Amino acid sequence: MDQSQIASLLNSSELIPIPEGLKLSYGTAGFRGDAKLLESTVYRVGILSALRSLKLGSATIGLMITASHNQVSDNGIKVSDPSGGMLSQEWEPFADQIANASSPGELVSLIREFVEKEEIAIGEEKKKKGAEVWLGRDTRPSGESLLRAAEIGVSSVLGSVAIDMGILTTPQLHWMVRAKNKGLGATENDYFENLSTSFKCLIDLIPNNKVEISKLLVDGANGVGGQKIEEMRGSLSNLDLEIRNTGREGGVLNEGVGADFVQKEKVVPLGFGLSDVGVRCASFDGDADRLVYFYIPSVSSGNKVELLDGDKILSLFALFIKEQLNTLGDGDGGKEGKKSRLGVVQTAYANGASTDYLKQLGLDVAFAKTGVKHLHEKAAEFDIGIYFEANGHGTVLFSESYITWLVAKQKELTQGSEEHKAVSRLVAVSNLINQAVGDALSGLLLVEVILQHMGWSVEKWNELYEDLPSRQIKVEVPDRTAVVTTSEETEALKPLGIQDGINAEIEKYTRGRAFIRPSGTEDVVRVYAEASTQEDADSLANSVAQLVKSFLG
Ligand code: NG1
Ligand code: ZN
Repeated sequence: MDQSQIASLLNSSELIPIPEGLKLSYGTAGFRGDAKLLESTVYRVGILSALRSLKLGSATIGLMITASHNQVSDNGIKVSDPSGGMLSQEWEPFADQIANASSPGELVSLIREFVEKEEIAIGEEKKKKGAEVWLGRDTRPSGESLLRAAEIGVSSVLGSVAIDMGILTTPQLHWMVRAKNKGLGATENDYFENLSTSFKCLIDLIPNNKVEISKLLVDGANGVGGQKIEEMRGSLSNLDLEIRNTGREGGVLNEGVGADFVQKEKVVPLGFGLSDVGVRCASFDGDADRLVYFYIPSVSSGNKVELLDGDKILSLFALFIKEQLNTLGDGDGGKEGKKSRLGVVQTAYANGASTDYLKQLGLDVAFAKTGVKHLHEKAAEFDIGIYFEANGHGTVLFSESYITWLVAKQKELTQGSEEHKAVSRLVAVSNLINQAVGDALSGLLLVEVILQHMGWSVEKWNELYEDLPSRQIKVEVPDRTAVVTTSEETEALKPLGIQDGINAEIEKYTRGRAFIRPSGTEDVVRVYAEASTQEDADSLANSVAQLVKSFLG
């Protein structure tokens, strides 16, 4: 690293000092915290993303400024790799180090060491194209000034370009980065067009295309997702949409609204009520990478909803895809005459009833640690890998070689035959559903088209299986890192003895299951419990929470 590069980094970092005592870790979804404290973090991640681009031959990197479903006063930042996936985990320790460096001097020496180790040519040594970083942000008021900090970070790596892509959903930015690096059209318009074209294609493939379309109510969490679906509604002729909580009605982002609220509380979001009984409703989270459905079953149900979470969405997708593979014929359903490898990936938070259902469908069910980067990695091992977190973050991944096989098959088969239709549906799904990350918009379109294809109401879909009652609790403790779990997060290794206590509680309940883990995005320990009745699930969760308090409080 030459002198001019060092001077550039020192000068800019002096302008954006780190707040006293700030300690952050990259976590399940990048850095998150109180927006007021994040300027130095975002600036430093700007530097990291420019270095990442240089390391990968000036490929475009994405930087998304969002704190997703967290409160509006929080914000955060995460990096998209050129594939559109999350930042390679190998770079996370470096992200932690530079975010926490206590002075400009320490920051520069960490960067210097890293650049040498990774053999990244920067500054004067860099003769060819510089780094390129695309920046996106959600609707949080703090987003604009944090975006400026990211720009300063990117441009302090000499020769780098930061491009402000404006207000976007998280999955839009990931999709655009992926498309750009594949040499495809990568504007927001390209994204919208891709979605509406593949949606229409799937609609046209519905057998006896005579479906009655009932209204869908969308809860936009007062964030970016409601605004974006509103922008594209004109091109979605087969949907009768009503969008609420767009942020323009005066509501607050994620406050009493949105996918996280509905999934955790199982009650109606603000803006919905008894006049919506029986209507199919969908909720996005604040940056529209999560999607859940719900409905109010009857006027006597008060504010309680029937929730169709990520597990139910996964089950619906799996059923539809399996139906197409069956039409293709078992033996011939996969490339090279082999059976296609369709697999599903869940986490420990998946409802036990959903796992039983998926297994009973004959599917290969794999488990991954919480955090989409872990699920994504596992799902990528299949020809078609469907992954979902119970909270509604998920997608369907098609391997490149499987898509090539499908496209060739589509050309070979007779137009109009059932096999041709099945292949065409799979190709359209691979175009519709975001291949980079979970995407509430594309997920919603796929759910809608499958329901129309099956001729199902939301109640009928909900009947696929009955969720086991469950409860989640957050426990605030002085040091959440004192909880260490096994790789699948179902058992606590530390603090010593706590797992015995949890096991003893579980024993007391029919179909009891419970586990604890430290959150990667909030300063809490999470408790999950399920059992055969809601009272039992609540009581099990409470006693495990008590254990956490007594061991760690
Ligand atoms: P943490 O805070 O690590 O539990 C939460 C979600 C994850 C994931 C991330 C990123 C739960 C229980 N946890 O992580 O699944 O979505 O946020 O947003 O829902
Ligand atoms: Zn989100």
